[in-house]
Amino acid sequence: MIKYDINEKMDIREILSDLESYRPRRRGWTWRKKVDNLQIGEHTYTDCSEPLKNSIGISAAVRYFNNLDPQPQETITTEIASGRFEDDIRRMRMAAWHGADHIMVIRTAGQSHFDGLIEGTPQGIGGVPVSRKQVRAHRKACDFIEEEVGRPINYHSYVSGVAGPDIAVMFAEEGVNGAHQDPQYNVLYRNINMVRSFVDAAESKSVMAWADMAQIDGAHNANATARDAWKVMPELIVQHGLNSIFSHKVGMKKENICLSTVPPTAAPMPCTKYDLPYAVALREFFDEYRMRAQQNTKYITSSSREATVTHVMNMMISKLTSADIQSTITPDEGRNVPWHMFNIEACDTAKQTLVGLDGILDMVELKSEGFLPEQARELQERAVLYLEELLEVGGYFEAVEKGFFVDSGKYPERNGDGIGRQIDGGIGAGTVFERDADYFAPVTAHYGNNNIEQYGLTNPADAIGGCTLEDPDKIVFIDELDDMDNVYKRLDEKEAYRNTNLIKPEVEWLADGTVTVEMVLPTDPRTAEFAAVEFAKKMNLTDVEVIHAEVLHPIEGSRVQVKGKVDFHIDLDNLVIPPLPDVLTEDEIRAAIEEKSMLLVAATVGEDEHSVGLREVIDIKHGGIEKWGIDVEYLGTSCPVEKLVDAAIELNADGILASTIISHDDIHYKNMKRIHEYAIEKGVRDKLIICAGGTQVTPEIAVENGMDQGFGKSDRGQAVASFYVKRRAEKEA
Ligand code: Z97
Repeated sequence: MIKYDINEKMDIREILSDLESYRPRRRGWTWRKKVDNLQIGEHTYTDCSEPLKNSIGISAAVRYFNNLDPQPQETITTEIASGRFEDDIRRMRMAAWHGADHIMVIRTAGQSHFDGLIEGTPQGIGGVPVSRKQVRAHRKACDFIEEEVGRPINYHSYVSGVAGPDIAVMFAEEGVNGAHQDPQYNVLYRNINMVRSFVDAAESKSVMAWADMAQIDGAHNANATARDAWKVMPELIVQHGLNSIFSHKVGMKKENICLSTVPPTAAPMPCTKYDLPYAVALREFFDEYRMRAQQNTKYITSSSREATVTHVMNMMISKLTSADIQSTITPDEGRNVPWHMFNIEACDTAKQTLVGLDGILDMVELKSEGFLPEQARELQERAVLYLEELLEVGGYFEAVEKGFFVDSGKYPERNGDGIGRQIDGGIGAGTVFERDADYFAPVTAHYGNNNIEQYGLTNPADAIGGCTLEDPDKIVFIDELDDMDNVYKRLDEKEAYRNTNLIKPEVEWLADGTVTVEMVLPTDPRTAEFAAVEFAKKMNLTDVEVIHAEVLHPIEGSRVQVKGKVDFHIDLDNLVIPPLPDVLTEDEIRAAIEEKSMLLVAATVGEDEHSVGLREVIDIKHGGIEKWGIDVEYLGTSCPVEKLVDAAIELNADGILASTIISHDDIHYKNMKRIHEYAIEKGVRDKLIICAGGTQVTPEIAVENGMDQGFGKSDRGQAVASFYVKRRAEKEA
């Protein structure tokens, strides 16, 4: 195990060193451990699991609740798809801190068409080329990450394509914990021969069962592909059924077989009317299996707001129907930014929603009569009829040939536009051979006839003293095959930014220089897109692309998000960071005011009717300065500067607290300057402690304009009270 230091960045070179002798420390999937009536602080959680050792809660937790971070009982997935596995390691660590314990590594485009294993660590497109070295490095990194957060990480990728069984064996050897495996995926979406796909699937599933891996099926792909996603619901049930029972018959435990469920619709449809009965129908049919709930991806756009709402709506269904694994898809694909902080946001969205809905099933019950059960029943009937017809036409292969699947009609309606594949067609057709009666292979978990009786063995691998599954020393570890396209080259290229004081922004890879910029332009969306690109270029961004555009009004305005690259870095050695404000504790403030009272005169100055910000800082209700006994004479809004200073003189106040929200033409700073100058004119500047605050106030600029201190939008009453108490003590010293 590599050294673990919470305060250090992960050292990729250390992870890569001596990979040859790395062995996975466990195999198989791990579920979260639910805690009954988990008590954290004052709260009792009904559906939560063991808290983490190290984690980052949602923003509100960090701000208001001392990082209170309850972990839902559902496994939370994050998808990693940068194309550079060394960068993915850093993302895995961040995601785990935000609550992900299922890390799915997306494979590079086209890997399902490779007819064998990829070796080394080439760079991928839209995902990483999954290889033994890459998997081993990731699993080793996960060992470190799980120590750090204090919860096992389930590492996951895909067993598909013509090299499926080879991948499954490699995954079993390397301690991969979960994988997608569904022969229907190969057939329908990769045009791999169906006979070959099912034979390969039997082999792959046997190996996955040996390694106790969790399996996710591929039914969600029909939902994402179908012309009208809600119409394939009966078919989705059939696809789940076929893969689930097939997997079980091959030897997988039912509790390791996870249905990849998707609420098929999204708003603006009345989606719950479709999605909830569908989820109920599935749960009833497949109650011995597990549910991996993916959010709807068919109707996702590059709007993160919309994706988040869809995700939350979908999680309501997950919660009401007790999903076991919750996926977190982001709009990144639509945005053409393959990894983004949106992955982390989506983990937070999942955690926040699932925890927010804690205990809901103790409070509400799904109806057992009426619309919901009737719709669920109807879907089940359609699925059963579908299956019966499939048998009538001669079975699954014939049904695929006849284009049963991904047809845009809602079964039994058919529109004749399904994905048809030929039984003897597709990639790898004619590559399946029947084994001879005395066929023998000295390997474990090999599906089908393996004539071990002829050698008097119980485990075929005993013939060679164990195969690679029992004896990992037999694994041939191939390091790199390509001198130019490998991790060491990439690490060398980025060395200037790895553990140095130079930093560049990133979206996809370390120091890729990518930033996103958001703008509102007062024109129609198409014009706005082209104009936004020009603005970004004039900001000296290169490789500019629009990643999201939204119409605010057909002609009044459009919102555009672009990405582009900066070609410079910042040297942290030259960065001037002001010291963290040294804020007194509540008790210290209270004690100081009890010892000697304090009076402040406060108002929103200028022609400014905003009152909320200042009231928040004053009022006890929101932790304002009254809380510690400070007296405040509040003069209201639009208060002339002179009136404020005169009142302070008249009341013999200790200080002035001015709020100034409007910032057009720097009026907020101009007002501060006038208060300062007027106080000088009146001869009270030295006596009074004068501060100003507002959402647009930068403390340094406030001080430049004569204030003792400025308070910005993140400053609360405590910081303000603390400042006045300390400044008074300084003045009196
Ligand atoms: C999910 N967002 O979470 P290749 N097998 C199955 C699949 O669904 C997939 C592959 C293999 C999705 C994951 C899409 N799913 C992404 C059943 C891919 C991928 O890349 O074609 O080699 O395999 O389920």
